[in-house]
Amino acid sequence: MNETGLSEEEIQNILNYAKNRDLTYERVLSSMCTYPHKIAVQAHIQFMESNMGDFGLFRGTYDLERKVIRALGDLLHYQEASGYMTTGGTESNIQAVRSMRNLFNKKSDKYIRPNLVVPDSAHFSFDKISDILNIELRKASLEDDLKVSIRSVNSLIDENTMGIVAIAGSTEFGQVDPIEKLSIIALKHNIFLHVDAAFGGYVLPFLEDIHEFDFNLSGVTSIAIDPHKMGLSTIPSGVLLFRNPEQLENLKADTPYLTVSTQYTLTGTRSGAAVAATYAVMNFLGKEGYRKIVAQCMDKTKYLLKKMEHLNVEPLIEPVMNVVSLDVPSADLVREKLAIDFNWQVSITQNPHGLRLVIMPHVTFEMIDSFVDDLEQVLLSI
Ligand code: 0PR
Repeated sequence: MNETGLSEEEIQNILNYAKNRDLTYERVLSSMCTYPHKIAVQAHIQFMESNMGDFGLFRGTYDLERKVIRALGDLLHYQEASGYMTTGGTESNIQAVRSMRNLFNKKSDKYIRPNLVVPDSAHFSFDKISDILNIELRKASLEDDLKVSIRSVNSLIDENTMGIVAIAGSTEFGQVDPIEKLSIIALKHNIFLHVDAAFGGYVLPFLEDIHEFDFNLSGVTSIAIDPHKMGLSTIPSGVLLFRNPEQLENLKADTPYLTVSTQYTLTGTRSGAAVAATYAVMNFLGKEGYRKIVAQCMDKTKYLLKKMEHLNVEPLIEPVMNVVSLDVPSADLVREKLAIDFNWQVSITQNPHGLRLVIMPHVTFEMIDSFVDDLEQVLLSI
């Protein structure tokens, strides 16, 4: 740190330089985040200093958080769901599994290392969770359509299984697991079923096709849903919802010197700005607004696929949502060439190997046209 401070102008110049080196979303087809909605940005700025870690000081923001939890509970078919705003899918997943583990351990006097059955397609946050919480991760194989295999899940469950994870919108393919069937399995074994809808939670309820994935299914015990992805809120905005208040209750920590005596959250200090932003954008758009945004993303997804037909490029699976995986030869090389020669950011899928695009709200028809032209050139050159 410098002994004396720089001038405002000097700081601004440094910031401008850094900002110019950041990519803008105009060339990004790989991200599950997008420009936050204007009303979310305004609310974020207005509530910048609000700390939900000591929410007794910020009663108004806390009320907004309760309203967000209730509205998302309602959207996911259980208005009474308990929960809180996290920093995103990773924290929501950690806390959901931590709650399972604590309740599982309470059942027995002696220590048993529990296991959790997750689809092979689960986000890498579950590998972190296995490490942090010392639980065994059992990865269930996938069917050809990249949904988890029910047979594989069944074969992995034993007396030390505390729960199952289902994905509603997988990171790589946007696929939705057969959650109705997983719900029945969870009920049969009396184990938890956590649904990772970090991405799909703001997509599936607004699609024309109906997908059962939420608290409507009686075996579903918790859900992760991220406003900072398709919810158009600011980063860091995640939400974790529990069906049973006991699941939240056993995450309780005493906080004797704060304005409130207990905390259920993983982090201490927590962004009230993200709470206000999420409240603002949800109430501004309403279900109608999100339905429109999702419909536009799906129209663009279909448009992209149609254009791919002309290039003889097929999707690896028929997209369920606005995540597209493409069967191209030498996907790594194609990705690299798209970045170096044309400044496009795309990602790849591992298994099966392919190119991955996420058609977020910032992706326009013009972007798709220009991307497809560039992809054609790359494919011809390899
Ligand atoms: N669950 C699912 C299904 C996810 O797709 C993700 C993140 C998470 C959990 C974790 O969420 P947080 O990152 O909010 O903790 N999925 C994207 C990914 O890892 C996140 C992302 C977003 C990556 C923007 C890149 C990017 O530019 O691919």
